Amino acid sequence: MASTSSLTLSQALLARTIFSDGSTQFSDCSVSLPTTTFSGLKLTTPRSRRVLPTRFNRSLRVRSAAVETIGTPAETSLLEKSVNTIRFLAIDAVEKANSGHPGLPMGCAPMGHILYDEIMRYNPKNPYWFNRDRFVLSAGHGCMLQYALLHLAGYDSVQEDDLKNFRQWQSRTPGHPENFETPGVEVTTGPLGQGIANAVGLALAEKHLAARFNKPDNEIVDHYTYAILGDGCQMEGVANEACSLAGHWGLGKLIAFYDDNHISIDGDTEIAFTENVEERFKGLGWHVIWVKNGNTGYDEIRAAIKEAKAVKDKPTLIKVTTTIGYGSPNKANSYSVHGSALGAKEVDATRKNLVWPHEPFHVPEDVKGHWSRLVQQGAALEAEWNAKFAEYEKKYKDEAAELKLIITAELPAGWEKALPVSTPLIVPSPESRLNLVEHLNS
Ligand SMILES: Cc1ncc(C[n+]2csc(CCOP(=O)(O)OP(=O)(O)O)c2C)c(N)n1
Repeated sequence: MASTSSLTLSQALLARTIFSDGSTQFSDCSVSLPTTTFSGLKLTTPRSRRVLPTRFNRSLRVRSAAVETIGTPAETSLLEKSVNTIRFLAIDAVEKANSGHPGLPMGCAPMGHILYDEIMRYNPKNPYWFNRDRFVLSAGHGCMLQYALLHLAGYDSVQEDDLKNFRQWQSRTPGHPENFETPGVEVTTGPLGQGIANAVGLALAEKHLAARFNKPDNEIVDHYTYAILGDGCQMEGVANEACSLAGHWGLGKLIAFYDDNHISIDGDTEIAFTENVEERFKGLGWHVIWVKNGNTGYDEIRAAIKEAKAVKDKPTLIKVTTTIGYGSPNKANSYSVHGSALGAKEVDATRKNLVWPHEPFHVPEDVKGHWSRLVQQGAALEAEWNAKFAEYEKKYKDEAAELKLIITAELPAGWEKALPVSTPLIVPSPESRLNLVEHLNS
C-alpha cells in the first residue's frame, strides 16, 4: 500500500496532464486530485494547430535492386508478429492520412519493440510516474513508431481511433511527437538533433538528482534515458554539442540508438554524409557498439543494451544498421519510403512479403495478450517505488520534502524572502545630465 505522501506525488504528476478544462485524461485513474494542493501547476491549453504543408511530389527513383525480399516463414514467432504489428500500424496510419514517414518505424520496429516490451520501466496508466525510464524519439518524423509502441503498451493516450486520426486536426497523434498533446511522449521532437540534446538534458537531470538525493541504503532516483536518432540528427550541430557534454559528464544512464539506415530525405547518405560517426562518438567520450543486423538481430540488440548498461561511466551509442522501409519489396532502402505513404499497391505487396493477412490497424489477439502484462507490471513498478519513497521519507525527512517539491515543481515556503531587494532608483541631477551631454558631444 502506497503512503499518502507517495500517492500525492503521483497525483501531482497526473495533474500535469494537459487539458484546459482541468480534467485529466485518465478515466480509470482511481485517485482524485486535491486541486488546492496543486494549484501552482500550470495547465497548458492545447495549441491551435498549424496546417502541415503537404510535401511536394517528387519523381522518385527507387533502388529496388538493393531490397531484400523476406522469405515466407512457416510460422512467424510472436516476437516477429509483434514487430510486424508495429510496422503495419505505421504503414496503415500513414496510408490513411496519405502523409507521414513510414520508413523509420518499419526499420526501427525491432529496437522499439525490445525497448518498450523488454527493457524500459514505465507505468502506462501513469505516464508521469517520476522514476520511469525516459524515451526520446529524436528522429521525430518517425513518430508512428512511438504511437504504435504507446498503443501496444496500453497508454490511454493512443487508442485505435487515435492511430486512425494520425496527422489530423486536433488529434492526439500529430505528425511529430508533442509532449503536451500525447501523454507518454516525453519531449516534443521534430527539429532534427534537438531530441537527442533533450535526452542529454534528461539524463543529466537524473544524474544530478541521484547525486543530490540518493543514499547508500536507498537509491530513490534511478532511471535510464533512451533515445533513437537518425542520420539527420547526426548531421545537426546541436546534437554534437550536447553529446559532447554527455561524454564530458559521463552520463552512463544515457543510451542512444543510432538508426544507421544509409538513407535520408534526398537519397543515400553517400551524397552528403560520410563521416565516421562511431569514431566521432568515441572521441566525444562515448562507449560505442555496432549492431550489424538491426532488422532481425533481436539477440544482438538485447546484447548491446546489456553491454551499454554495464558501462556506468560513459553514455553509449548503439549504432544499429537497419533497412529503411524494411519489408516493402519495391521501396525499402530508398528515400521514397522516408516521407510518403507507400501507396495501395505497395502496401499489398508488403502485406504479402511480411505475411500479414490482416485488415488495416489490426492487432492480433496473441500480440495484444503479450503486451497486456505491461499495465500490471507498470503499476507494480510504481507501487514498489512508492514504498521505497515512503521508507526514504521516514529516514530522510528533509531530503524527501525537497525532492517532492522538485518533482511537483513547487517552490519552498518563504521563497519570496530569498528575492533580492531592489536598489532605490537614483535620479541624476540636471548638472550630471548636462555633463553627460557634453561628453557625448565631445
Ligand atoms: C533541423 C531540421 N532540418 C530539417 C528537417 C526536415 N527533415 C525531416 S526528416 C529529414 C531527414 C532525416 O533523415 P534521417 O534521419 O536519415 O531519417 P530517415 O530517412 O532514416 O527516416 C529532414 C531533413 C528537420 N526536421 N529538422
